[in-house]
Amino acid sequence: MSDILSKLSTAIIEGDFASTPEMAETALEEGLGPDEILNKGLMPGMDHVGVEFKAGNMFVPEVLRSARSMQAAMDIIRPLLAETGIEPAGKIVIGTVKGDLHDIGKNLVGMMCEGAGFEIIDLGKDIEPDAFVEAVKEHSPKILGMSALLTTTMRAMEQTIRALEETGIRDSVKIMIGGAPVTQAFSDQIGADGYAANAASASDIAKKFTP
Ligand code: B1M
Repeated sequence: MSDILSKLSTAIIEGDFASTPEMAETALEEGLGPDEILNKGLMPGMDHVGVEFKAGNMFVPEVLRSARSMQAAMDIIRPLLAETGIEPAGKIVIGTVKGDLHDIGKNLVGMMCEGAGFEIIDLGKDIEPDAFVEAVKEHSPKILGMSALLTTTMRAMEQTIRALEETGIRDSVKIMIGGAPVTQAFSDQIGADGYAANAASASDIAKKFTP
């Protein structure tokens, strides 16, 4: 791996978000393509973060710093990636469900999935079932991700799936859910396609959904 790519990976693992934009610029100046910077610099860094987070060796604040470092570098290369016409791994529409204002975990999931090469359309928080349906119609994502942190708002996930069914577009999209009170059993019960306990698993599941 080129020196600058390995430095970028390390900066992401260390959460050095002040340095990653400049490193991305340097890599471009050295003649590396934006796809190479993404696939050989940024993604290996984020992959490592995912493994360490799952293993319990990294914690949420550190992962947030890493994700921020990834985002900062992505801000530099994203416009160039668009110009090269490289297809993202797929689109993910994501949001926190109706009645729920918790978005830290959802943001982390979005950032990890962006790190895995997905295009993220983040609807924000307190999202009505109909707004999820409209976003699926508008963006035709491969994956719809819903987050809920309250036992009282988990039901809005089921309402959203029913709304997608009623509109006839349920089977056009894989549905991934997560959040502290959500379980695999609940996911099975409401007919979601996948449940992830944390952001690293969410990115793994998203990759499995889009072979
Ligand atoms: Co609130 N809150 N909160 N809160 N809050 C909890 C969730 C709670 C467990 C605290 C407690 O009582 N011990 C409790 C819920 C109880 C329950 O329902 N069982 C609670 C409550 C009751 C409330 C209020 C009702 C309090 C009140 O006003 N009386 C209120 C509700 C507001 C509303 O939503 N309508 C409320 C408000 C808030 C704040 C606004 C103050 C703030 C949110 C700020 C924000 O998000 N911008 C807040 C916070 C910060 C928390 C705690 C402390 C932390 C949540 C968090 O960010 N965790 C939380 C207690 C706790 O969890 N320890 C609590 C870190 C985050 C990285 O983890 O969100 O679990 P998490 O995300 C993980 C995984 O769950 C998973 O991956 C993430 C990363 O690994 N994941 C997904 C999440 N979404 C996923 C989606 C996926 C896949 C994986 O696929 C799409």
